[in-house]
Order: sequence, then structure tokens, then C-alpha cells
Amino acid sequence: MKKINIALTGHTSVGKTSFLDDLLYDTGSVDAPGTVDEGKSMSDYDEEEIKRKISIKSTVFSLNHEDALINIVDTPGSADFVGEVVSAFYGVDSMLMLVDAVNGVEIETTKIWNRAAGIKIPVLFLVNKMDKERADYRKVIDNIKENFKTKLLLTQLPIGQEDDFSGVIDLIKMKAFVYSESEKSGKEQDIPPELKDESDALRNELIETAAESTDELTEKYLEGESLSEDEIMRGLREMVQKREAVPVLFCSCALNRGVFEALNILKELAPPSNFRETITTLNLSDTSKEVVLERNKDGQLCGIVFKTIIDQFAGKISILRILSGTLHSEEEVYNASRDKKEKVSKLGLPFGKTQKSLDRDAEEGDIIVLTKMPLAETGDTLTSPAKPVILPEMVLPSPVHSVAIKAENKKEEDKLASLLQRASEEDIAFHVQYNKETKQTVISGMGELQFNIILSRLKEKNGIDYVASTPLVAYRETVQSPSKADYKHKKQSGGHGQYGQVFLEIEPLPRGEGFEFLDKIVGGAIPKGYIPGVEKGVREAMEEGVVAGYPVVDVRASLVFGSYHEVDSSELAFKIAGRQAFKLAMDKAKPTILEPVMDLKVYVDDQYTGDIMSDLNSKRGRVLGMDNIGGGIQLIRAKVPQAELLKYSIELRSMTSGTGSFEMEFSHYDPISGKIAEDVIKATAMRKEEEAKEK
Ligand SMILES: Nc1nc2c(ncn2[C@@H]2O[C@H](COP(=O)(O)OP(=O)(O)OP(=O)(O)O)[C@@H](O)[C@H]2O)c(=O)[nH]1
Ligand SMILES: [Mg+2]
Repeated sequence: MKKINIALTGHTSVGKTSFLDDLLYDTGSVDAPGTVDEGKSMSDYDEEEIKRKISIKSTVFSLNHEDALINIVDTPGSADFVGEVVSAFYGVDSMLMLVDAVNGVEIETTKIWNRAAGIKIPVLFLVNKMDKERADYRKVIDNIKENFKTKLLLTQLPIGQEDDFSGVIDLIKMKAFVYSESEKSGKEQDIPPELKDESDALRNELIETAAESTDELTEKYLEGESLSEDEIMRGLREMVQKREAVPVLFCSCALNRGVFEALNILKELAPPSNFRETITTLNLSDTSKEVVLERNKDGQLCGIVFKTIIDQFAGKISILRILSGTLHSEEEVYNASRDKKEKVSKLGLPFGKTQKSLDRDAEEGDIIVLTKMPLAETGDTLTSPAKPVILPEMVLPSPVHSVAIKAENKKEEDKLASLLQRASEEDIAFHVQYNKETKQTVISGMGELQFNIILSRLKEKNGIDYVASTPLVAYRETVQSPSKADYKHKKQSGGHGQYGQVFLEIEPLPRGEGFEFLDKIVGGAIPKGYIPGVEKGVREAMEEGVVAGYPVVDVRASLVFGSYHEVDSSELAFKIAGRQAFKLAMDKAKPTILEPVMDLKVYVDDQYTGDIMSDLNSKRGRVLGMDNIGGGIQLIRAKVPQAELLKYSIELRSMTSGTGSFEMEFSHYDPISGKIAEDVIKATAMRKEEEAKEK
């Protein structure tokens, strides 16, 4: 049986979920059509999805259509849930990208297109909402061509548009499929005479493209032989697989017209699961070595968990794509990512919030549901214990939004932490981390909407009240010039005294070098046994710098001289001396605060670039460049202090009416001075005072 695994992607609200709901109905997989608007979608079944009428997670459906098993992953379009799109790519072999018949290519369309290009995943386009006022398929086609500079395969032509959209012409079969009322599929008819010429011309183009695909077809074509329907399909499929051409289909999900015909073409042109014959894995015991596995059912078992759902009743549900080999129910598999064996129980086929039972082994190309696998997490490789291999790690989008969070009731801290942890298992672009430097639990991810949904669940379902705040910046401190100091620790209080004297020289190290301690004692001025004490003292002093109490980095401390006392010296005494000497030396070494600076990439529509640039300037940013990446989208690259970006995901959205997005990652630390440093010092002092009061 042919297996097709495909993800529905696209800008938010283009109709991905509606397409899937229609498809389930049209193929007889469900009895009544579900709709997003009425909160009855099969795919948007989560309470938050019903409430907000958007998808917030990816959902997988397995359906049979003629000779094919088709697994469809409905992904969310909002940039906040891009993690779901990225992980879905690991489970599928192609994507059906929906665009709106009026809006054409939108910002997320461009971003997803670029992601798909990065991992070389074949693409098909579906122009939805053909019924909408001002729908204009020619404009959309030009728009796609212009933005993505790719060869489009017009395998269909719409019949009418806006109110008149009544079906499609299949240019391979050369038949019209026309809807009158609400049917599950169009009635096959002859092509309407007024569309005949255009259809003939487009079909000829298709045949030419199909003929380009292989030498055999080229030869046949050049010899004047006509290509059969099968050969045309084969040629076109080849072009799609090589990403040399992209089919364009048309439908209206609101009217459920063209959906079934889109499925028919998708079944032929979307690449089957094993269109790439091998899969490259890594040898688990030496990941620098590649192990190539054949993509067939007889090879070694290798699969990837690309989605995890934490179900209130069923517990953890893992969705596995099998890339090679065969998996039996009750089999013990090896989770190479966790280095542990785990037994699978029953195998199921995914069907939204439920599953269909599978009465055969699961094989290469299947997407299956596994329950009761406490170990497995999204991204994990499941394989056979005999020859363990591991798949390269999932490449995830870096977080762009962070919030510090604590339970209102201190007693609920642990519960809050474990629930947040759980949320991060379900959404791989949501992270929870305790920041030791700022002593805050920080959640980070893709945006406010993502956080609001996770946090409102915490509150509504688990009754946890939380306090959210802007996360503190993890400042550091360093020195900017060499200096020296000495400190004599001497105490006489009956019994044993304490004595240790330390001469310390400090100097700046290049950024990122951390700390270096040099023992330059000669002639036993300090006995060897006490020297580790000095280093400990210096390290302790470095935990809280002299400027505002932030950790000190990028310093070399050399112990050059000292003195000791036969009876009163101890490691502790030298530790105290080391600590104090460091503080004194740092005070004289032009100490400064370092702030984290981020590498920022902002994606915005042309019209906003001026505003974004001037905003970045006001944020002390340094713009490095701007590139047109297609789709009228500019990519602005800049280096900007993290302190200025704490609310950037909110600000950028409001500056760009919700269309802009960005990525950022840590770049380096830069010193700050003047008013900016004074403000940081003041704010830190106030915070410490308040913390002290709370205790
Ligand atoms: N006029 C018209 N509206 C449609 C059509 N298809 C979907 N819609 C409407 O568009 C809205 C969004 O549809 P969804 O199916 O939720 O879109 P989506 O792409 O899944 O959206 P996200 O999950 O948020 O990314 C809903 O109100 C649908 O009723 C269509 O063909 N024509
Ligand atoms: Mg949706």
C-alpha cells in the first residue's frame, strides 16, 4: 500500500483545519462535517482551540483513500506555535501549503516556505477560499510565482470564483468536477467550452514539464509519442519530489468544493513515504559516524517521536513516525535518546483525539500512536537494541519571549514547576528553566499567545495562581584595567588566632574566557597547602562583584606574594584574605557591568522597515544589514542588548499589526556605562532591598 505523510501548513486562518474537517467528511471517515466556527472541528478539539477558534497544536489523522494510506498532520499557523510545524516536518515527507485566494502569500507563508527549503521538503500549494469576495486565482498564481521563483504546475483550473466557484478542472484527466449543491465530490463532466482553450494550453505545459523529469519520458516526448495519464503523473511526481516544481490546487472549504479533487491529486503527486530510499542516522557509540538505513520494512527499526500529547485520562501519548523497519505490538524497543529500553504496548493509528486500532505490524512509512511510554519525548529516536543508531537532533526555533513566573502561594511552587515541565513536553518550543543567576523560574517560547494558553490552563484546570513578571537580565561584571591589592587577615581572639596575607594582581581577560587563577608564589611565601584557599576566596568574591553584586567574569587573578604564621594560618584564613584582596583589587580595576547582547533577526513587511530600524536605534541596537527574502518580506539583522528586548515580541507585533516576527540568540556581553549602568545599579539595589524585606 502506498503511504503518504503530509503536513498542512500556512499562515493562520487560511483554512487548514477546515480542509481537514472537510476531507474527513468527504472520505467517509466521519459521518458529519466538523467546523472550526461551531467549535465542532475534529482537529481543533482542545478546549482552548474551541474557545479561540484557532489551532494551537498539530493533530494527526490517518485515513484510507483508494489504494493509499494518507496521514495528514494539521499544523497551527500562528507564529507562536511554530514549534509544532517544525516538529511535524520530522513526521512527514511533504507539505500542502494553503494560501488564501484573496490575501495570497502572507508572512508565515514565506517563513514556512523558507523552512521547507532548508530541509528540502517537497511542497504542494492549495489556494483556499475560492468563494471569497475578491478571490482572484490568476493574481494568487502570479503572487506565488513572484515570491518563490519556482515553477508552478497548474494541474487544476478553478471553475468560476467568488460566488460562482463551482468546482475544478482536472488537467491530467481533462475532466471538470462540478458541484451544484453540497456534495462530497464534484460530478465528473466535460470541460466547459469557455475554458477548453485555456485547459488545453495548460495541459500541454504540464506534459512538457512531465517530459523533462526523466530521460525516458523526454525521449518519448521528443519522438512525438503521447504520454499516458500514468506517465504524466509519474513525471510530475518526480518534479515535485526533486522540488523542481510545485503543484497548485484550488478549493473552497467553506463550500466544501474542490476538497475531494485536491485529495485525488495529492494522492498522486505528493511523494510516498519511501521516495527517498535511505535515511541517514548516526552510530550511537560514535556519533561522528553515519549509518545509512534502507527505508523499507525489512531493515532495522528506526523511528522518531515527533509529537507528544499529555492526555488527562490516557496519560502520555507519543506519535511515532517509522522511518525504517517494522515494529510489533508488545515489542521492546530501545530509546536511543534516553539510552533505555522501553516496551511498546498496543499500536494505533492516529485519528485526532482518538485512535484507530491497527491489526497489523507497523512498518516503514507508518505514523502510529503509542501509549504508556513514560520515557519517550518528542525528538527521541526509537530503534532496536541490537544495533543502536540515533537520528540527528531536532533543530528547533530559538525562543523569542520570556517571562519569570512564580506561584502566588509558595507551597505550590513544586506543583507549578512540574506542570510547566509537562507543558514543555507537549510543546517543544516551550521551555522552563530555573535561572541560578537571577534566582527566577523563567518560561521561554515563541510569544504571548502561547504563554497565555499554557498559563490559563494552569489556572483554570489546576487552580494554580501565579505571578508573572519581566525576567531579570543576567548581568555580569568585569574589570577593564589591571590592578593589585593586598589584604592581611589577622584575628586574635583567645586560643588559636587567624592569619593570612595575600598580594593579588588582577587583569582583564578577553570576553568569554571566564576566570584564570595563577599561582606565582616563589620561595614559599605562602605554603602550598594554603593556596587553594586563596583561589576559593577569589572565586567566592567573584560570585558577587563590587559594582552591583553580579557575577564577575573574564578576569585573571595572580597570587604573587603573601605571608603566613606558623600557628595561626589556615586555609580558611587565606580564603578570607583572598576574597578581600580580590574585592579591593577589583575596586581599583575600573570595574564595570556587562550586559548580554543578542543577535536579532527581524522579519517584517517592507512597509514597516523604517519604523523597525528607528525603534532598533532607540533600543541601542546596531543594525548589521537588511535582505529582501521574498514575499515582500525584509530580514533585518541587528545586535541589540537583551535588556531592550524583554518585551520585543509584544512590541514588534503591535508595530507591525501582528505580522512581524523575529528570532534571537545570545551573541556576547558588552560593558555598559553612564546613565544606563547607574539605572541598573539602582534597580538592583532596590530589588535586593525588597527581597531582604520579604525574608
Ligand atoms: N470564506 C471562506 N472561509 C473559510 C474557508 N475555509 C475556511 N474558512 C474560514 O476561515 C477561518 C479559519 O479557518 P481554519 O480552518 O481554522 O484556518 P486554519 O488555517 O486552520 O487556522 P489556524 O489553525 O489558526 O492556523 C474559519 O472561520 C473558517 O470558517 C473558505 O473556503 N472560504
Ligand atoms: Mg487550524
